[in-house]
Amino acid sequence: ITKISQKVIDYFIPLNYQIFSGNEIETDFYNFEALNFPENHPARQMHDTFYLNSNSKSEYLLRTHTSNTQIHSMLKEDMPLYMLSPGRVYRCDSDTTHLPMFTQIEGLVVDEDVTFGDLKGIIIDFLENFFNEKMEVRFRPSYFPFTEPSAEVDILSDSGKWLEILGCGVVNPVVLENCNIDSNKYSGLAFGLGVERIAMLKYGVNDIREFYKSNLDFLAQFK
Ligand code: 2U9
Repeated sequence: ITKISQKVIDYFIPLNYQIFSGNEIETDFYNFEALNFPENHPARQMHDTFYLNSNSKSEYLLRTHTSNTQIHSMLKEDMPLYMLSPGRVYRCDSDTTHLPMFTQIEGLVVDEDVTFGDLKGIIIDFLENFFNEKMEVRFRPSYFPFTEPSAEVDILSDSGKWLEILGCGVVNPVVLENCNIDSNKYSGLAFGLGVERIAMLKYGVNDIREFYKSNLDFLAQFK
């Protein structure tokens, strides 16, 4: 997980992206509200949230994505902003492809005159560098409250199957305005990936829980 995270970061550092890790304990505003998940919005149920007081909704929660970090940065930093937010996130979920704690890396560009075309270029170039080969890449329409339009990105595997690798989109102007950024002047491009998911594809691991069992036979193969 560390090796894959570092490889992603190493691609973006020379492109002048800043790295911000943010806080794992967060408030509803930075994790949901500012990202256009209004109270009672069905999209809230896409994330099963750990609140820090069991049973009731408390003020503090464990972030369900690293996007809280971009909200802090957009409120604090001057524009334009090119940033990556790697870190651990938490969702009340556990099976062969989900863990209650996993690792995300999200990217955000806020600049003048940037478009979905630029986002496609960033992602295709990143994927070709990451996998060190020319790739067949497919952008499939999707939905996230914080981006519009939104897409999930698939790569064509050697066996001819499309594999979902990350999600992306143009930042919803509502999210920019929530961070006091003029959405008539600036546009945002965003993407997010699950590091364990990419590690599973790359190393052919079929149970995500293997990464956190501390089984030395399993871990030794990543030396
Ligand atoms: C801000 C605005 C937009 C981040 C994004 C995705 C698409 C995405 C998933 C990948 C696999 C989560 O780990 S996963 O389950 N993420 O598909 N993430 S756009 O968009 C942002 C973030 C912050 C302010």
